[in-house]
Amino acid sequence: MKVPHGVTLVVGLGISGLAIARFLSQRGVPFMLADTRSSPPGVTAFQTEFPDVPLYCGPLTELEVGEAEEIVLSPGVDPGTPGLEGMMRHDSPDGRGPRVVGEITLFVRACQAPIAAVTGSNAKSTVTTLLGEMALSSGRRVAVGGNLGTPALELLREQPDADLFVLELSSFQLETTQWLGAESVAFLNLCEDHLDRHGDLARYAAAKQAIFQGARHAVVNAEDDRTWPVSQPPTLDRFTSQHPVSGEWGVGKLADGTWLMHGDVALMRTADMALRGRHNQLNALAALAMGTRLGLSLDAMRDTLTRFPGLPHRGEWVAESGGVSWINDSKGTNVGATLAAINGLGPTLDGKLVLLAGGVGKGADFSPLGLPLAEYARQVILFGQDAEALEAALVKHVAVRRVENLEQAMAHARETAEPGDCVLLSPACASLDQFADYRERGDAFRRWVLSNAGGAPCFGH
Ligand code: UMA
Ligand code: ADP
Repeated sequence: MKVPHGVTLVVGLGISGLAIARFLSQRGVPFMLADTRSSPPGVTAFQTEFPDVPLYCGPLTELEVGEAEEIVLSPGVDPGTPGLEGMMRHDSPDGRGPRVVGEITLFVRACQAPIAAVTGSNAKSTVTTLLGEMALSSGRRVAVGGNLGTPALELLREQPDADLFVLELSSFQLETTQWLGAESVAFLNLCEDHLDRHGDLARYAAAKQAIFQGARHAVVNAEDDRTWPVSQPPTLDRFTSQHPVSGEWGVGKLADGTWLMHGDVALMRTADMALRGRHNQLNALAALAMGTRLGLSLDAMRDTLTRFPGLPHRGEWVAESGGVSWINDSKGTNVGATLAAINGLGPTLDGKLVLLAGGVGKGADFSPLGLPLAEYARQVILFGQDAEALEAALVKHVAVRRVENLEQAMAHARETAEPGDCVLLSPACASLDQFADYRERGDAFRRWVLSNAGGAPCFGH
């Protein structure tokens, strides 16, 4: 099959493909759609809405794309997919052939309002949502989405009069974004993730660097130079877990407690934040730095921080029973997130952590978890596909118990935890060996804890 001359090819259906199709159709751009799967997600909705638009399902190597006007990729589609390799303009030595872009490039071309964008390996959804809430409290007509859930192009359609777009951007979205031109961006942190798609950490980090293209202001992590812009540095703000030096955003220990600070200025006590854990103090600082640049009211931002409890499955406090707290951090799907949860919660406990971990490790190195677990954990209970690899990395640092699944892990944790302890589900792994996704895993944890806590007045003791 051949893409006709002058027709835009959209590759990948899913929710982004549908949003791209709506966008092109609204503008009268002739387009067709291709998906490498035989029955792609959302195909019925697409065919109902666009009965006259050609849809090709099959390998891209059997589709002639050379005459296409432009190729727009869904984030789920790897630009290295056979049939597409070498087509990204900056890859192609002669720059010929159709330009390959992503959904975000279409968004940037059409968006009239300022953009704030957040990337990083972890905490993107938390910071994006928090900043969105701060903007709302400041009276802005804000649209919040991107990798978080609602595709950026869909936001344009649903909230055309928004005066600020706050986007969570993944490496998959940034990889096909040549120019973002955002008013303010944040690159929060970097750890191994998505190496199956990007190949290695350097290429994963390079994809995320696209967030800085055309940015007027950027917020980066003072403690991780891989989050700093490698070229064209915009106005920079840095956040740190330490007492800030002049101009930095940091956490200061003052005579009357711990404060979020900007340089010498104490902004609010960390004890007044609804979010818990030291990692969330960094998230608050990043949002404050971006919000300040965007002209949000400091009072409104502080007020938001006193109310915003975080998102489900990210350090979500579920119950306390018999002096043991139970926390659902099922979104801890890589080593960096679980490290943040251990180091964020460990120092705040009277007792110890009982960590529930395991699943699909995506080839990650688990050894960075060893020392923090030695310091803060009573035991680690492992389940799922990569339990053995986790055990090998952790056994010399902390007591380890292997079980079959999450349910057995929770039952064992109930026997093991002592008053003052925290049972933390932060698996450092994807869930796909035993669950549909991280939400289903977190929901199973929450349900079990609530029903067992309800049935046992002195839970586990
Ligand atoms: N496809 C192909 N060939 C391939 C791979 C995929 O044709 O080789 C097709 C699929 O059949 C499907 C489409 O491409 O029709 C992509 O579907 P998808 O489910 O992967 O993507 P969307 O539904 O468009 O959702 C995407 C993001 N998904 C991915 O990046 C994989 C969503 O992030 C995002 O919320 C949504 O756009 C709105 O912006 C999800 C995610 O897991 C939550 N993101 C990763 C993460 O957070 O770690 C990056
Ligand atoms: P993302 O959208 O980047 O996946 P989320 O806000 O959904 O980010 O959080 C993902 C995981 O990262 C959760 O397990 C959460 O507890 C953890 N996390 C939260 N803040 C931080 C941080 N500052 N550094 C590292 N991990 C964090």
